[in-house]
Amino acid sequence: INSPLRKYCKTMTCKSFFLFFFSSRQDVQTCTTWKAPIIWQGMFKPDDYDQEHKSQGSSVALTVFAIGRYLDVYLKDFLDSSEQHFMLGLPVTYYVFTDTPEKVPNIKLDPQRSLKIIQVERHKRWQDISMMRMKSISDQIESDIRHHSTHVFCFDVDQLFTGRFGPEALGESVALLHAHFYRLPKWLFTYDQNPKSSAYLATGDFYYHAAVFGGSWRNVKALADACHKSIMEDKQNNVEAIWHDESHLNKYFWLHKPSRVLSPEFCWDASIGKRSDIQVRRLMWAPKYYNKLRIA
Ligand code: 2GW
Ligand code: MN
Repeated sequence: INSPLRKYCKTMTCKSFFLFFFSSRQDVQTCTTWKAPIIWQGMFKPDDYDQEHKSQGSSVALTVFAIGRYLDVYLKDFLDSSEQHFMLGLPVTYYVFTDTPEKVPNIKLDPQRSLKIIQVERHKRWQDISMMRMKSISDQIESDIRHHSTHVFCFDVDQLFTGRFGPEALGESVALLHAHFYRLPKWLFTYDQNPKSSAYLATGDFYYHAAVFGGSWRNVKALADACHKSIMEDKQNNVEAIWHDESHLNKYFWLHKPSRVLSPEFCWDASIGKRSDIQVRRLMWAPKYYNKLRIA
């Protein structure tokens, strides 16, 4: 691609217009109907994003929860792999939320990278452990993150980085296509079907995965506040959304369209098997060990 054309496209209000017509991926959807890019391998030059975000002074807060046995089983491998692949070259601060701060492993971090531990209570029900993350994320953005990082990324801990997960993933508001749903028709999406829940959604754009979401600190704060509010409304009304925080997240992204969408290359489940459109695996689901971890 020659450089005058690139310059021209940069000045357009919608960069994704360029991506839609000139991306090298013809096998997948690379743009949403509201003109947000869907990021696939081959669509971008990694170096361009590294340079752009370095010169903009981007910095990233990564939030992850490791409560109860999830700390012993997943946290060390998650952090070690993140040191190999997540936003290399940018300042990164990990925010590890746990009920047992003394058990957080001592990870050797690269310069420019640091780790903060936030003690949180251990909710009795796992559904609450998962849902109440929204409140903790919001509080931490307000008290700390917004003073130190431009962007926030929130992750499940039961995953492993296996490839570059760089600033091409950064945006104002970022959602991830769920690996199990990206090729399925909408009627199979597992949105909440109960009109009594505030997560109720009759239809949507995509089925997004709550294991990865992000954006500017302002937008992630707004998302976490909105999801927490609707989770609490449901509790008042004695209902719970079918997929907990994930249902509320899908409702939120239906009402507030993400500015950037990550392909399932950014969070792949090996049990799906080989798919020709998945050209790189940047983050992988870790094994579930249901019998050991979900006794409660
Ligand atoms: C969760 C379920 C059952 C038993 C324990 C836990 C649990 C979760 C826990 O004991 N300790 C803990 O720290 N967690 C945190 O919550 C941890 O960060 C974990 O990655 C996250 C979500 O739980 P997880 O990964 O077991 O749920 P998934 O992989 O089935 O997640 C999807 O659906 C969830 C809602 O049901 C969330 O929306 C999640 O973001 C989705 O990926
Ligand atoms: Mn998970």
